[in-house]
Amino acid sequence: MAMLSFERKYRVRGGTLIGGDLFDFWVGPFYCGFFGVTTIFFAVLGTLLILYGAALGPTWNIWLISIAPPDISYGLALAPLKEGGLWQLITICAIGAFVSWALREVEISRKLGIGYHVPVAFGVAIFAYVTLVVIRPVLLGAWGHGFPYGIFSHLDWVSNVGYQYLHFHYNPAHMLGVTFFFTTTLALAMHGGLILSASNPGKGKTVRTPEYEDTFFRDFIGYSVGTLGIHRMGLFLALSAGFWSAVCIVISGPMWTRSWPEWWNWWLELPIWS
Ligand code: 07D
Ligand code: 07D
Ligand code: U10
Repeated sequence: MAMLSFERKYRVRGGTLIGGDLFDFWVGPFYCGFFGVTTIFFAVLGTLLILYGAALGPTWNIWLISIAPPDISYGLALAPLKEGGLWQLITICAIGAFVSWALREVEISRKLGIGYHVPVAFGVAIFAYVTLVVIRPVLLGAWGHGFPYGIFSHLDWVSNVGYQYLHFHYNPAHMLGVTFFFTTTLALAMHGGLILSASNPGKGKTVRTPEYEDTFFRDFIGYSVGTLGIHRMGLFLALSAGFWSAVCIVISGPMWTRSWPEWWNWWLELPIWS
């Protein structure tokens, strides 16, 4: 079905989670919905608060602007605006905007009658973010454990927190996260390559069917996961990467306070040789 006639069929009311018909319309290519309004609200407010924080100084250098969380001494209390309170409000706006964005994905999926795979996938990214700025700080007893909102400053945070545990690469969940990220790019490169090789073979050559794709990997490595299977696998790999990332940071501090290389002593202490 051509896109235009499909849109006439699809762009009808219904499927909303909340708000009924009220925001059930499109603005240009964008679906609005109740959660479109809440997305815009939180995103605009959050951005204005970041601009306000930047205006408080000391720099307008885009790389160096940073909104820091409150000092650890504030614990889990609200802090004054200029001492981390801005970070707290921006965090609320960010979570509000991300969750609204996910729920807008749900409403669009419902309108189309398709599964909720995309919002579920985004949910894992939100989960990783919430782990960094809510779950771990709450477990550690202070908002000050969240990361600062700035391009370079958030890199400093990652490096500092990494070295706080001496050698973050020895964190077993970090290893799983990294391995899943690497595997995701391997899978996407293989899949993108295979699809293009079969369906975009070059001028004058015939487009090949999925049987050819299946056969390539069967002949090559003895097994093909299949044309649906590779998408299931891609989703699984990518979501696992985000999931184990969240795990690797939430156990650093709340569950393991020493250096990560020390964690591996269990291996040396196995009764077989200790
Ligand atoms: C390509 C989709 C488009 C999204 C983009 C990001 C903003 C921020 C805000 C000026 C893949 C838009 C950016 C809206 C502007 C202000 C105040 C997604 C694509 C283009 N990081 N991080 C980046 C975020 C964390 C880390 C770049 C966000 C953790 C490292 C960009 C978050 C840790 C490196 C950025 C977040 C961490 C980066 C490119 C939230 C562990 C880099 C991102 C909300 C996860 C790289 C200068 C990208 C870089 C980079 C944004 C969280 C580590 C600025 C929004 C605390 C080591 N991060 N990050 O392409 O070049 O994502 O940094 O959690 O090396 Mg980061
Ligand atoms: C949190 C982003 C969520 C984003 C959302 C959406 C907008 C809108 C608008 C574009 C999780 C935002 C949207 C703002 C934009 C428009 C219009 C994603 C998030 C909701 N590490 N490490 C990880 C590697 C080292 C350390 C994760 C590699 C060192 C710490 C991943 C290496 C030390 C933490 C990872 C390496 C160290 C991590 C990040 C190599 C430092 C974390 C991915 C090769 C000295 C973080 C949950 C992620 C984490 C994390 C990879 C090295 C420390 C597995 C490959 C040894 C402290 N590292 N790392 O989590 O787990 O994405 O966060 O050396 O906190 Mg690491
Ligand atoms: C995939 C695929 C596949 C495809 C695909 C894709 C995956 C096989 C068939 C998709 C992939 C690609 C296209 C490839 C490229 C993508 C990437 C590299 C990923 C990264 C993407 C980007 C960097 C682009 C990011 C851009 C974004 C997110 C768009 C930004 C848009 C907005 C901010 C507008 C959003 C709209 C909303 C929220 C609702 C509608 C509202 C408006 C338009 C505004 C009007 C507002 C209102 C009506 C409400 C009023 C507001 C109020 C009351 C609040 C006011 C508050 C105040 C405080 C003032 O597998 O198949 O192909 O293509």
